[in-house]
Amino acid sequence: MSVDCLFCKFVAREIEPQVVAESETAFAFRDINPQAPTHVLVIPKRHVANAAELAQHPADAAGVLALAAQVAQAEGLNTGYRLVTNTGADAGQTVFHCHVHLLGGRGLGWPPG
Ligand code: DGP
Repeated sequence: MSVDCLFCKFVAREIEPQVVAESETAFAFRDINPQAPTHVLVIPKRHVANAAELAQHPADAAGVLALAAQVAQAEGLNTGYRLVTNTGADAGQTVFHCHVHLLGGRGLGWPPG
């Protein structure tokens, strides 16, 4: 845990987000500024800054993807959904605890902005 990290505070339930699902290694909650009917953030419970750091912990990376798939199924996203991980300032990363955006419930354009 990183003491100054908002998402670590969510995992520790020091601040209570709108929790969607949880596993041993991963945690899912609704984005505060949803960009689609379903917009859930799936994060590793371990504090890592981004996807590159998460790759150094394969069990946690697998846990994030597994929880994302579980949430997508529970949300009824049977016709498709998108997983996005912004990494670094140029990609628009604003919270430096690795998170995967799970977006669905509408048609999603490509390429993204
Ligand atoms: P990114 O730009 O990829 O780093 O995405 C950060 C996301 O985190 C953004 O979509 C909004 C979300 N977010 C920021 N602060 C909060 C918060 O306090 N609660 C929740 N639920 N989401 C937040």
